[in-house]
Amino acid sequence: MATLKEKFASQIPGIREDLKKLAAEKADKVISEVTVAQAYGGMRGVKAMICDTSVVDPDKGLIIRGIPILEGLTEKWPEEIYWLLLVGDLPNEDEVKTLQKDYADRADVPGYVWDVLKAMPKDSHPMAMLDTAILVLEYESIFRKRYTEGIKKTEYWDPVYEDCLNLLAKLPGIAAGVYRIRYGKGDPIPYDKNLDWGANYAKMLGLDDPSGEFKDLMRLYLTLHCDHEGGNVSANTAHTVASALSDPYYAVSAGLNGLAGPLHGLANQECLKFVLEIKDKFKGAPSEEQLKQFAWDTLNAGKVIPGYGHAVLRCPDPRFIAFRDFGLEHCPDDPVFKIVDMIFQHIPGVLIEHGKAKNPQPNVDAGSGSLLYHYGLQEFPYYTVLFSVSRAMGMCSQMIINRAIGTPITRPKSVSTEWVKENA
Ligand code: CMX
Repeated sequence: MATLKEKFASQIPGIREDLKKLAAEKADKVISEVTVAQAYGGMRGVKAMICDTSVVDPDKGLIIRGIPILEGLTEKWPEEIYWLLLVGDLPNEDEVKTLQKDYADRADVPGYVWDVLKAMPKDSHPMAMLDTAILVLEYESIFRKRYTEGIKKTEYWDPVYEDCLNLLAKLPGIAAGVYRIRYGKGDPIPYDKNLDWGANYAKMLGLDDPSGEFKDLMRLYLTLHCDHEGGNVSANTAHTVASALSDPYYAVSAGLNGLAGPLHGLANQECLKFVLEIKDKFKGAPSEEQLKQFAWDTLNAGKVIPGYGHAVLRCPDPRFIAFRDFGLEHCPDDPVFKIVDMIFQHIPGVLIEHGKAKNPQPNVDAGSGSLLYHYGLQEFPYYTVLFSVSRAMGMCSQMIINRAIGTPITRPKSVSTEWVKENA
């Protein structure tokens, strides 16, 4: 039975051959044009990079290696999803076990990481702590050492694979440690070598989980946030940084710094804040009219409705649907979850009437916080850290593939406003 690394290694010659042929046949074909509005507008819709791990269809949402997320993938564990992202098919039971063992063997977090985290200001943002911890761990980079010694370009992917797996194995422990240190919950809890990656994260956070449902939620959470094609802020940033041959620790930390923004991953923290504000203001669930008025007040104050809208999606995000299904099954009467559901029923209509957002529907961040809150994870500035642990899988798999196919340094051409005035 082949390990994930052996399986990926065996695919490389075929992928390289394919790309050589593609370049010979189609190198000059045009796949996108860029308007002035797009150049000023965050390059929205410009097709100018390749990502083979997943695509985001505006009307169907996340599709991982050809499989829409709601077609069976929500029952998979995150390890299985990492396998799928990297090599394009799902592992069998033995293959998953090998990967889980590989994670367990690499999971111990060096003490110097905890020393640095403990030295940070007590009220640091959890995302600043996570990204710092990853940078501190850069000390371990095998890619940097091998590159310094001298390594052939065709072999770059190998130490990048090792760095990625080492980082992914340690990330739940680091992320859980951030939670425990930041919120005074006690010392970090070590990785349990008999448990899977997602259940480990749940256990290392140290919350009571008598029903085991929180562990299931964590597995789902880590599966749902794993990847969202290549152009979103965090993936694109990690990709660009890695294209300079900065090692995976630098690249993932950089990508996650982007995820920390309120228009990207931080929206999940903003979302729960928004829901709790509603709950406090109306002393529980508001009426439909009160909720709509609250949404209008938010929009009229020039603020966004967090968790709604998307740069690519034009439908309710299937990842939101998966979280909603989990909530409907496990905690339909939770007061916070109920407000999330009310928002889903009524706020798209308000956004349509408002007329600005191209997509008035919920994105992944709209509902996840209410479920975490239900199971006792109530420190919402922490939520983007959970997102990060998952999203690192997408960044890492994209990075390994890019080093294997020799993707060059990213360097698009910018033009000046003067140039646009004279030439467009
Ligand atoms: N509430 C209010 N206004 C919104 C809105 C929302 N939820 N979503 C979009 N708009 C506004 C935009 O701010 C923009 O206004 P201006 O013309 O005044 O600049 C206008 O509608 C058009 O925006 P768009 O083309 O529909 O959306 P963008 O591609 O520019 O931005 C996103 C996408 C996600 C940043 C935006 O929808 C937003 O700010 N949503 C709220 C924050 C959020 O939930 N982010 C999480 C996204 C998922 C993730 O990455 O984690």
